[in-house]
Amino acid sequence: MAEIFKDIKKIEYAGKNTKNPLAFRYYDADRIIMGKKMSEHLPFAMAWWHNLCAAGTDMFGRDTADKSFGTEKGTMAHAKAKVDAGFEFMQKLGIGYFCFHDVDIVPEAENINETNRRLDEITDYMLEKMKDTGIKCLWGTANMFSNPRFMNGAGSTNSLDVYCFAAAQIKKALELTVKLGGRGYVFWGGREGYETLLNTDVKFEQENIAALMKMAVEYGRSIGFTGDFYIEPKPKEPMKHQYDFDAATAIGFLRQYGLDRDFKLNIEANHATLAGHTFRHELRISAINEMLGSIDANQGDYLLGWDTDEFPYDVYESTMCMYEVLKAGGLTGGFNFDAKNRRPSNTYEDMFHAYILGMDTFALGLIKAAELIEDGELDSFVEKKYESFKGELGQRIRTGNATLAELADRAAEMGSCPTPDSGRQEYLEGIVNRVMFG
Ligand code: XUL
Ligand code: CO
Repeated sequence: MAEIFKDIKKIEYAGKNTKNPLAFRYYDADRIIMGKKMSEHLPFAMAWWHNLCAAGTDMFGRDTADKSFGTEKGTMAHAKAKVDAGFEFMQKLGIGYFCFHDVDIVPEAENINETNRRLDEITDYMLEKMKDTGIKCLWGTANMFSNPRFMNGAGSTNSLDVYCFAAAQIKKALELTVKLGGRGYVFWGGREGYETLLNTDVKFEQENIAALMKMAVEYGRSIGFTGDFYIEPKPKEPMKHQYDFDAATAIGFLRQYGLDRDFKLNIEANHATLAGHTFRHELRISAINEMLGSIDANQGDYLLGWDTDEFPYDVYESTMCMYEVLKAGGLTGGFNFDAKNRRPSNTYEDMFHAYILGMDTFALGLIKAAELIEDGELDSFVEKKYESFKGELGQRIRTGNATLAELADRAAEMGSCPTPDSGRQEYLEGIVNRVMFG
């Protein structure tokens, strides 16, 4: 098999002062941070769809990059060339995992039985490569948003026939995820939402989505899938209203339908900001509900109101992300770069620059987050902030053993309420800058 990225050698760690653009400045896989190797803190994954499929087409223009990998697109030869390119790419970067949708890995046929046959063939080939390289599958999923049959939704469709096709795709994608030893299985509700209430029965649709997820859990467990199912929240795009708006909404949905034992969340940075939250907020809400599973590592653009899926370069954000992840004790999933090169960055070399940038941004974020935790000032401030609840009455409130009347009596005794202590936000922001920039 011919080498595809011929001009690019294995990317090595060369230290922060290197001017070599094809080397890591911060990602040093074996470096120990808080008792664990960087590579264990940061199980990075390549997103099949952006890296091997997307070639720059947008609403206004066609492909700018050549991702044919020397074959004809839309053929099984092309599907295999993508496997070759993907594994060479991951090996050269030292990336341990990949994520895929069913239709990323083969061209979808008119007939689902033929698509499934192609999926069997390609995953046999992927398995060989996985054995040779030690690269693993982070998660699999079914694309239930691109095909026109899903225009009214997949789990939320009005059509029983379409619902069966969604079920068939999930069944197959679960089988493939198990075959490839995937750690997780993702539901991103791309078309699960609505444009107008004039034609939508929201309750009916949400119940049907939950029923489909329940069947997926039952089937997955029956074929030996022991990993986590994930919902990946996103508030809008492609739909105006998407049901999995944000972490809190998805958690409520999972609890309402009894799916919370099998599901966690896959939090994507750009989806968080589209929902009007920080990335960090979504991670914290997931973590405190014990549902922080995996991360789609990318970043949005604060000036644009859509999902730009940029490679992350904002170290402040990656530091805050890693702070949450370290505090939560790590992820059961990993860090999937659900990110694409900008349209004019259209060479093979740009694909490597993008991943080096993303991996270094998270490595530096990890280093700085660990320094923030070791520094301890933020933690001790927060600890002290709630100290008034440490006394006898506070403890009774915390354990559900106080009454409204006795609290009101205490307020009446005091008469007027003392002003609480300062929140000291600017002081704390200064601490973050001190730790980050020294
Ligand atoms: C879309 C998105 C998806 C999911 C998987 O915004 O993030 O690629 O990650 O379906
Ligand atoms: Co995503």
